[in-house]
Amino acid sequence: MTVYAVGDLQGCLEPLQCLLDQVAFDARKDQLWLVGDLVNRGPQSLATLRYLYAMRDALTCVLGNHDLHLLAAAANPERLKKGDTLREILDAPDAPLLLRWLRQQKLLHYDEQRNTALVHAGIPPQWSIQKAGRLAAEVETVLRDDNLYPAFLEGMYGNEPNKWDKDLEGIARLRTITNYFTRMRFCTRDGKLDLKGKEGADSAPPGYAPWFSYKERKTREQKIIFGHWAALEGRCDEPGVFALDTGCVWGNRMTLMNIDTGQRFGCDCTQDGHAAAAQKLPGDISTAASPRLE
Ligand SMILES: [Mn+2]
Repeated sequence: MTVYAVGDLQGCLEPLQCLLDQVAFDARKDQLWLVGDLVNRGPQSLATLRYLYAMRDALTCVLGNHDLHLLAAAANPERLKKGDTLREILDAPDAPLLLRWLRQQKLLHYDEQRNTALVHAGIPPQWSIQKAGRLAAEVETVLRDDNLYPAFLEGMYGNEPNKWDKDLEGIARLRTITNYFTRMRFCTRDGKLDLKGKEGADSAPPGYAPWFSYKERKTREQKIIFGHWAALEGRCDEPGVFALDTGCVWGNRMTLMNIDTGQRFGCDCTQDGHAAAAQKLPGDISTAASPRLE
C-alpha cells in the first residue's frame, strides 16, 4: 500500500486522473489524502465529487473553504457567488448523497503512526497537534449533526474574531476555528489572523508571517501537509511542512506526493483546468532525508 497526498482539485478532474495514472494508483490497495477544496472554479466540480465518492474507501479528506461554501450554498442557494461553478452540483439528482458524504469529512486529519497531519490551510502557531485535534472535532461534530449544521454554515462567514481565545463560545468560536483550518495564510506570533493577503510568503503585512514560519510553533515535531495557498507554488522552506497547492485551476499544475518518500508528481494544467502534460518532479529533500516510518 502506498499513501499519496494531492493538492487542491477545485473541480479539475482530468489532472487528478492524470496523476493517479502516473503512479498506477490502485484504489483497492493505495490511499489518497486530499487537502480539500475539491470543488469550485474549475470545469468539472460535479464529476470530481462523483469520482471521489465512488472511491471514497480509499480516501482521507479534509475540508477546504470552497467545500464548506458548497455545503452552505446547498443549504441556502443565495450564498452562491458570481464565479462559483457549483450550480451543477446543487441541481444534480445525487446531490444529497454527495453532500452528505462531504459533510462527514474532517477539518484535520492526524496520522499518529506517521506523525503527520493533513489540513487545508494550516495549524496556527499557538496550538499543539492535540489541541488542534480537539478544536477541529468541535466543528466536525456540529457539521455532522443534521440539526446543528445549517446554523453553523450560515454563521461561519466573516473574518472576526481574528484571534483564538479559549473563552470564545457558540458560532464565534466555531467560525474562528474554521478560519484557522480552512482560510489562514498569514498570522502573528500569537495567532492573530490576516485573512486578506493571498500573495507569496514574502508579502505578509508588518507583524505577520506565514503560519508555518514561527520558531515557537507547537506543531514543529509533526509533519504537516496543506493546500490552499497557490501563490507558494508548492514551495515551503520549513522542514516537515509540505505545500501541495500548485494552482492547477489557475493553469499551473496539480501536485501529488508520496507521503512516505516525499517524491512528487505533477500534471501541467491548461488555463481552463484540464490536463496538459504529466511530469515527474524532484522529490522533496526535507522528507527524503527523514527516516521512512512504516
Ligand atoms: Mn482554499
